[in-house]
Amino acid sequence: MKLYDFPLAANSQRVKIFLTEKGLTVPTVELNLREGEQFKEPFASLNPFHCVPVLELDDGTAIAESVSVCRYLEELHPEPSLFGRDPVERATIDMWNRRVEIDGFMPILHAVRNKLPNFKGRVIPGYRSELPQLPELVERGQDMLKVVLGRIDPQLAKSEFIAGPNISIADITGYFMMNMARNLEMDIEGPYPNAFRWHQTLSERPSTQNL
Ligand SMILES: N[C@@H](CCC(=O)N[C@@H](CS)C(=O)NCC(=O)O)C(=O)O
Repeated sequence: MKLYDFPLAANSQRVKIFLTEKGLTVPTVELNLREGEQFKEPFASLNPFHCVPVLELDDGTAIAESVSVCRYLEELHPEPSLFGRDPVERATIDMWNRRVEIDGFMPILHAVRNKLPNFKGRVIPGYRSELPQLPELVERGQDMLKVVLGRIDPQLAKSEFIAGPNISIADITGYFMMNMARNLEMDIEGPYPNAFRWHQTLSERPSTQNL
């Protein structure tokens, strides 16, 4: 198998953290997204969504979603588990991962893409267009993040990690949600002290160093 990635891309880094937490290595092919290599063949046919990461299996199957790549690798190497060991753990981790990703990470990612100058012309991942950056989406993304942080802060007061006592895929997703909030200079520490502590804990793990 072969992992296509770009080391500076958040979704590539999600897989990289997962691999480090599992103690795994996978042969990697680096694509330079800034040079538009995601639009060039043969990668463009491998993933018509023109995004990384992609795990290409030896039979040519392309797994082109970061969480799906992680889930596949977990099936091959169940320990240490980052998706849960039994039906309840698996459902709980999946629930938190979806809440963090859908309610928090996606809105704040679109806020970042609609604000930072380097995303001009690139507001949709893997798609080049003249669609303008919209300040309303920046504001709405930040408002949505505040709602989700208000909801997860009490959970993080009770639990070191979002889905229980051990790190899971939901924390890896959450780490990037919190990084995006930091990119937009949002105040997290005052209103959401437990979420802030969670981000600090994740930032200090060996797997998030040298990304
Ligand atoms: N839902 C996908 C998102 C992948 C994604 O957005 N990748 C970005 C890098 S973080 C990308 O490849 N962007 C290429 C571009 O914008 O041209 C996943 O989780 O893997």
